[in-house]
Amino acid sequence: MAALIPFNDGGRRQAETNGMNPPDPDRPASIDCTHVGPVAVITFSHPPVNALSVGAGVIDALADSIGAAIADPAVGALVVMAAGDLFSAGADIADFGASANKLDRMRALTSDLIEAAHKPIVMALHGMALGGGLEFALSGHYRICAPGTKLGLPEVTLGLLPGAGGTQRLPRLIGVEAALQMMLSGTPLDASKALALGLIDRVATGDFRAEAAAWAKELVAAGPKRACDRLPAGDPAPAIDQARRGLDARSLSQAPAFIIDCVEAACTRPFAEGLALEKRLFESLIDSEASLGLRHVFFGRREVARIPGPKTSAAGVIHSVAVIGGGLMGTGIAIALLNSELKVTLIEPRAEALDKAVATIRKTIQRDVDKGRLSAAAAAHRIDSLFPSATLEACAAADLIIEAVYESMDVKRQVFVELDRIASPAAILASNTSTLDLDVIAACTRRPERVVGLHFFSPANIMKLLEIVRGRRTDPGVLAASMAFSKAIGKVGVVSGACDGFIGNRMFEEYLRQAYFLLEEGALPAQIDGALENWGMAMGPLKVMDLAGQDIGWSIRKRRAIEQPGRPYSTIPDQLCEMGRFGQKTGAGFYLYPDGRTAREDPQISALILAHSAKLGITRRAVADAQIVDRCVLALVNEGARIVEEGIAYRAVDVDMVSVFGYGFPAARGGPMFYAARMGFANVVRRIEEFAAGRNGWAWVPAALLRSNP
Ligand code: HSC
Repeated sequence: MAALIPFNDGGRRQAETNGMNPPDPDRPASIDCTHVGPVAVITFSHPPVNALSVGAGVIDALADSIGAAIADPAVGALVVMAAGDLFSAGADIADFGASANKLDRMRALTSDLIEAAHKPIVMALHGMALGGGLEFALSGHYRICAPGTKLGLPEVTLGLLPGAGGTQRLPRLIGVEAALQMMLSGTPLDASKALALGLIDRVATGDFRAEAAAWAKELVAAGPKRACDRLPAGDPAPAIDQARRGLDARSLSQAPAFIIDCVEAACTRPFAEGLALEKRLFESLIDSEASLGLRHVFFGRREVARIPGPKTSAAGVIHSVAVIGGGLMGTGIAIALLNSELKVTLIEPRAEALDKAVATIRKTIQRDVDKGRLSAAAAAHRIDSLFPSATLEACAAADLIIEAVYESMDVKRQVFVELDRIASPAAILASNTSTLDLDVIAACTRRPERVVGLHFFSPANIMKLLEIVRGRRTDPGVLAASMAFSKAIGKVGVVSGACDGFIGNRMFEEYLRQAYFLLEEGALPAQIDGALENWGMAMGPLKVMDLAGQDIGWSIRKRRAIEQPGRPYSTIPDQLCEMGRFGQKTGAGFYLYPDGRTAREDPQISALILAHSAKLGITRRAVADAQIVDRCVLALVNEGARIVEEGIAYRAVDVDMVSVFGYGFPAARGGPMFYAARMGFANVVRRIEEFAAGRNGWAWVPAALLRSNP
């Protein structure tokens, strides 16, 4: 039986001993020192991203090599640079287990050795310098970059703060406002902006390695220049106050607030005290639930791309894509593909619908230009890459054909019979179905092994998740090509087996079932949505259905009433639909939408719910927010475990990534399976058994996998 592994970092964390991430023999760290006249050029390497790992020996090797060069009387200045495509992606995130004084060793390298050195040390950066990698560079006395280098402190996205002196040195170098902006957003700057702000001293014009060595030679006479010797310029109070006002009160992570505290200390306390505060707060964040969850998501989104089973080289590259269907979904998919510089043939037989789709695509691309996110030339290129057509024959040359027509088996069948006739033999035939049986669709063709599900989420140009559905006969090469395609268009691809609802909608159904039952028992829509939003869900379940369209849920429930008569739903949402309240698009659903978007509570719905409870003979009770969260979230957990148990998802982490990237599950809670692991599987089972003893307890049969994991 599969295991519900709480952490997924390729097994490395589990292999830790004494809190050390052991060296990976496939990715050995190395260091090299050469001499160019009086300049010692130290080059470190730790593939693939030059993570500054204590466990893999990078920090110690750097300390030894830099220490030896400083002590060498023949050396007048040092250059530190990295091999490979980038300077460094920062501290080794898989190295954050038990402390083992890692932070102290990093501090000893940056503050005590590099910054304190009496010889000038030039940091020569290329590609990217992120997190601890940039902090390491900030401890050097001078910085030169290759053109286009990106420099950033993305720790906040991992629920952390820059812990290697970044919160103290950055404001001293670029001022409080810019430093806060960089650390609170986590967004990197490019070299030219970094130069303008004073984060770096030079952008190389030619070979940055040679320029760095030549410049270091000139600097022998100038000596070191230390960030810690300065004070942040200007009055810091306005920027700090503004940053505090901008804090999200619902954030699950304390990192943003702690970053501001550290920057304030940089302005008001001696450097050493600021560093001490930074260390204390960094160490408290390392073990925080939010950071554990966010780090799980960091590795998880990479882990899901690794498809178990034999490796295949038959992936094939996708250059041209045809999208069939010019509705909301087809239009969104076309935009997502155009944004990834792909050529897209959009096929829609109804002239009016095709015109509308093209107009929407043009408008969306133009909006990016208006907002300064896209140049006019790039926009024109995207629009030129769109080939609208009214006939299916237009897809004959496409490498990938994505069907996004109306969600009806009859309609899809017709399309796939035609595609089988028209499409090139090498083409991948994909369906965007969200619930229908992929094997039935594939069986309409003479090439079921070339058929795969590509389930995009609406709006397809925004949502990160792509469920890649493997049918019984889908070829592993087609699956691998679909995964590569998903990466190429910037999506998080997760493979799901074929079943009703796949991973995400199957889980969401159980979640919704509980939300509707809670309405019958005593809660009202705003309380359910509020409780789950306060817990971290991007949007409460009833608002989600108002956004998606209540009619969609209605048609699924009608089908399920026939297919699964023993698993009823509350009829409250059906009553809404009978009143024509389909959600935002009709101006009313569980809520009223006077401006088309903003939900307002509706007394008519409260009265309807109360009357419904009375009709069922239910004495309504006060439902605590915590119980709403427990019931709804544990419904996700239980169904997620069952999905792993049945092999629909390869691993627990696949369930987590679907929930985080497709359903607004809070990344800081890692995903339902990660959350369950943190809660303790035995506690989860105990809670589920309590629910099983209550009203509609039939919905609560604990997944065997939950019981079998400690
Ligand atoms: C940090 O720096 C904390 C510091 O402030 C304090 C330090 C205190 C001292 C502590 C002592 C220990 N670590 O993304 P890709 C792996 S926090 C470990 O697919 P791309 C990644 O998992 C860090 N592993 O490539 C993958 O492994 P796989 C702050 C890391 O080209 C492989 O490298 N830095 C790693 O699409 C390739 O990665 C960040 O948050 C890391 N830091 O993107 C930056 N970074 O092959 C995180 C990557 O086994 N990294 N890996 O799957 C990134 O954003 C992206 O990886 C890049 C490259 C944009 C660098």
